[in-house]
Parts: sequence; C-alpha cells; structure tokens
Amino acid sequence: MGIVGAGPAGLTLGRLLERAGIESVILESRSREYCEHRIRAGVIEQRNVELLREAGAADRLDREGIVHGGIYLQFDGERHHVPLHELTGRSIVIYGQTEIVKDLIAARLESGLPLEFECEVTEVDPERGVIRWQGGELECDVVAGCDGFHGISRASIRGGILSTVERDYPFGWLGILAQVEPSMDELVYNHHERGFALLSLRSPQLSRYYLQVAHDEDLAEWPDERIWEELRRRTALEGWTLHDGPVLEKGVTGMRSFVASPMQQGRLYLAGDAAHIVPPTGAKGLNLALADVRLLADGIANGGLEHYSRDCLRRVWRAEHFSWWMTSMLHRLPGDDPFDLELQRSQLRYVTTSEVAARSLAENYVGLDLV
Ligand code: RFL
Ligand code: PHB
Repeated sequence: MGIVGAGPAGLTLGRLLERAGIESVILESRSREYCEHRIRAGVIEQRNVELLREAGAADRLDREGIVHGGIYLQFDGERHHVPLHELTGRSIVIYGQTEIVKDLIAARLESGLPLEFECEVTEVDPERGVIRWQGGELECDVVAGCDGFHGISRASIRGGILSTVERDYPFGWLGILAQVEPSMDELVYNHHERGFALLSLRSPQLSRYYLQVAHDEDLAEWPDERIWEELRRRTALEGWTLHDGPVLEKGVTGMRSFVASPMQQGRLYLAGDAAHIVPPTGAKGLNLALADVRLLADGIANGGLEHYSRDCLRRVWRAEHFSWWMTSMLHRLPGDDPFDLELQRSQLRYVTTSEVAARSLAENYVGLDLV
C-alpha cells in the first residue's frame, strides 16, 4: 500500500492500516519540520476525535483538546448562542491540525514504519499502482492520493474521466495566531458591515482570529495594530473587551469550493484536499479528509472499495453546501447592496430564533451522519 502525502489524511490512513495489520509506505515532499509547523484547521468533529482514538493517536488530544458544546453567531451588535450539544447530542473539540500532525508523525516513527520526508512523488500510474519519485519506484496494490490540492495524484487520473466543479470567492481570510488568552468561551462567527470576522483559539493561552480581506490582500498593509483595531470594530459588543497580545503568525488564505469526481481510478484512490476543497467557514476541510480515510481504510481492510467514491462524494457535497451557505450568510460580497445585507441578517435571525433552523445548522456543524 502506497500513501502519497503526510498531511492529516495520509498519516491517519497509515495509522488505521497499521492497526488492521496492513503494510504501507508514506512519501512526503516536504520536510518533517515544515509539516509540523503549518497552521491550518482547529475544529474537530466528535466522530473524528473517535477515529483518531481508534488510530491510537489521541492521547494528547484527549488531554489538551478543548471541548465546546456551542458556537456564537454575532450580528447587529448582538451575540447569539447556538447550543450544538443541546441540539444534536454532539460537541466539537478544539485542537490544532498542527498538533494532530505532530502526534501522528511521532506515532508512525515510534512504530518504525516507513515515512519518507523530502521525497516528492512525480508520477502515479493508476492502473498498475506504480508510484515514482526521483531515484525510486514502488508497485502497490492500492495507492492513496493524500497529497492535497496541489499534489500529483489527482492530475494522474487519465482518459478524460475526471470532472471538476469549482467556485472561487472574491475574498480571503487574514489569520493571526496571538499569544493571549481567548477573550470568549466559544467560537464567535461575526457578520459585520465592514466584513466577516471569526474568533477562535488553539489553547487557553493562544487565540486564533480571522478577518475577511481581499483574496490578494498585501500583508504588509496590515501591521499588528491595524489588525487588532479592525478585529475590535467588527466584533464590538457592549460590556465585552477583545484583549490583544503578541502576534506569533499571520497569513492570508484564499477561499475556494472544489470537487473532483470520481475519486478513484484503477488502484488509485484520492482522499482529502486532493479531491475536494471547501471554504473554511464551516470548519469542514480537515473533517472531510478524516472521513475519507475512514472509508478508505475500512474498504481496504474489509472490502467495499467499489463504493468508495460514491460514498465519499455524498458526504463531500453535504459539506460543500454547508460551507458555501455559511460563507454566503456571513461575508460581505463585492457589489452587494442593502437587499443582500437584509437577506443575510434575516437568515441569521432565523437560525438564532427558530429551533428547527438552529438544529439544521448544528447538525451540519457537528457533522452528524446524514448521508
Ligand atoms: P494536506 O494537509 O494538504 O496534506 C497533503 C500533503 O501532501 C504533500 N504533497 C506531496 N507529497 C509527496 N509527493 C507530492 N507530489 C506531494 N504533493 C503534496 C504535502 O506537502 C502535504 O504534506 O491535505 P489533507 O491531508 O487532505 O488534509 C486536508 C487539510 O489540511 C485541509 O482540508 C484543511 O487544513 C483546510 N484548511 C482549513 N480547514 C479548516 O477546517 N479550517 C481552517 O481554518 C483551515 N485553514 C486550510 C486552512 C487549508 C490551507 N491550505 C491548504 C492552503 C489554511 C490553509 C492555509
Ligand atoms: C480555526 O480555529 O482555525 C477555525 C475555526 C473555525 C473555522 C475555521 C477555522 O470555521
């Protein structure tokens, strides 16, 4: 079994296969240092916490992960609670993707199983199951393409059978990691005339905050003081203060929806960002990647791989819709007018006052098995 890419998808798959007694080789183009310091997602669905436990990689997650039973939606100067746990019986866990990757790499290396860093795969032959890199090749029963959006695996699907659909959003997120205690007890998604803002966290000492900006925003235009000022304006609430602190990291992320299908050809199976991308507003990217490899590992170990692509794509499209919907409800859209803004406000009022509407948001957010 060959796994291309040591992101959360590839590393978790390797771990699940190890547990099922199936050998695998993981090939990763970047260095270990690079993989362990990429800051990305932070919200994990309860079901995926359980998957990481099954993979034997959740000891630190269980100790340090922060369980949240709700989120806030803020608009028109008011903050409304969406009680996820009360509505669905499930919670989410806050634990950085960076930490998951560190834990998975440590577990893999402790088992002494092959994980090659700085080994860029240059070619995959789906029918023969051959992976090639500079100076080597490997023939596998199954190849898992877990190499992210810019990887080689999706591009290796041949014969014009691959179809892709996508949507680009004309804005991005400027994200910071700040050394300061989070100013809120749960995530706050803010709708504001100046643009969207999200208050998240990584730990009791680390806050992760985001601002909607242009997709090609120049970071040089955003000294720390301007970021804090803009965050304060967009999240202002009477009787509440946003505390600032040293900014440890900052970056701009573009927003895109993208789905490739089928997610399989011959011996090659795509998983995670290699096959699909969602805008981060629904916190689904990492969760979809883990859901894919759960099915893939199960199919490899117990049979049933013939339905892999169909079964993944059903869940993927639910998350695509949810992520697009959250994004459209919360962001300023270029060229929008008072009519668009009133529609967004009305939708926000609806999901924060109707229990049926709130439950719909909640079950998508916590990732109930709907499909
Ligand atoms: P990854 O994590 O991109 O891992 C793919 C791995 O494959 C390697 N690779 C190759 N290896 C060998 N040969 C090649 N030819 C290769 N080409 C690539 C890469 O170096 C990498 O190590 O994909 P995976 O495992 O599918 O995991 C998916 C998640 O990482 C992703 O969905 C989320 O992080 C998306 N995402 C976010 N999701 C959220 O839910 N919340 C967020 O706040 C959030 N922020 C983000 C994000 C994605 C970002 N990217 C991809 C630009 C922020 C960023 C910056
Ligand atoms: C994060 O903490 O990075 C995060 C949380 C929720 C999102 C997106 C990103 O929807």
